[in-house]
Amino acid sequence: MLWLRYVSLAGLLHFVLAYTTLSDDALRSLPDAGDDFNIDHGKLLAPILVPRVPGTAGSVAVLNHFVDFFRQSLPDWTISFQNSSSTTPTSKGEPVPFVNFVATRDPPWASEGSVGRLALVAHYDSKLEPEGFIGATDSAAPCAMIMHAARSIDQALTEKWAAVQAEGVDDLDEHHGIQVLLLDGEEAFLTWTDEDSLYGARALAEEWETMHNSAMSTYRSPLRSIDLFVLLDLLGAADPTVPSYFKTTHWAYQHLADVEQRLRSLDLLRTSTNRPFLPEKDKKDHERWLGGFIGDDHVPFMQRGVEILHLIAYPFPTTWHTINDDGAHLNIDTVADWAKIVAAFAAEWMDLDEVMARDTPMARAEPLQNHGVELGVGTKDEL
Ligand code: 1BN
Ligand code: ZN
Repeated sequence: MLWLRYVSLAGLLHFVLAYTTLSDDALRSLPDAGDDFNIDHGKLLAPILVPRVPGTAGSVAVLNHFVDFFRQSLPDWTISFQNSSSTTPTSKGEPVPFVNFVATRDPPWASEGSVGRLALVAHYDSKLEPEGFIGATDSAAPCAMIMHAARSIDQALTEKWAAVQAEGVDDLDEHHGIQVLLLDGEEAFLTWTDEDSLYGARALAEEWETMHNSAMSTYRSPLRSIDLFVLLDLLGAADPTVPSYFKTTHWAYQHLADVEQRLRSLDLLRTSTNRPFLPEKDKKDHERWLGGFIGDDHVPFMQRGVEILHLIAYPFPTTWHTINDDGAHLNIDTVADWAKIVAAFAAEWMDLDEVMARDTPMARAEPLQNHGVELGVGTKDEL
């Protein structure tokens, strides 16, 4: 179904972008992560479940894991790093390095500043204390969810953009890029303050605000190119609730909640629950909106006018900032379901329905061949 999305620009300009929901067939085509979220040997998650305090060997190993994954599995994404350094309350006057990982995929014809992007964001650093802290929900699992979501839509992006190029590119405004931001230094080293937290996010937002695209570009800077900043945090524990935090992006929350509901009704999620992960689809203006109360990596971007969809469980997981926030306390089915919900949302955002519906097992199926056995007339679901 085609929706019209109204985007408010500084409260002055209103323009309309198409938003196409995924058909049932497209939802069915989304891959399950299989064993990739296994906490001991899962290809995506296991390498992140280590202490990864900024400036330590663990942090470098996890960064290399991201690089290896994108180079091997998603070679059409452009990888870059944004480096900064800062002293911290525990660094005894020595600078600590912070490295943000950025992977971007724009339409092949797009020049810098000509497309807006969906940003999928999580932090990959872990807290200095308690010693040995893993931060499985905070935010190893969210990083792995985003990796899976990117992988889930990659082929469809290739097919869609090839088809668009074959037909001749029409209106550039109709097309979007996508970006994965895995940020460093979210956690405080001592106590959460404006100075002791969000080291990576603050450095990135500041740099991207001042880095200007060419004069004629539609989007003035990499910061302005972010149409929506979707921040995943504290996800992966069983039975989560994520409220809608911001009125200005409630429409996006509603699409995400819709996707969850539809995946559940098609029996495409692993968890079954009476209460959805995203229960506030029908939230009213006069209800309590918590946006602004939870400090997190979105803040330096929000302060610069970027629209935020904050996907942070509230209440926080009971293991929050304790040594028990480890692999064993994750609910892997919940991790897999979040990954699929985010993948579906990203697929809708990137307008991938047509190519994905074409790629379902049903649509791909060769005509049935009779190998000497009588074939009955199967229903679609039996094939
Ligand atoms: C989220 C995960 N945060 C830290 N790890 C941000 C936060 C800090 C939220 C303090 C509430 C209080
Ligand atoms: Zn934390």
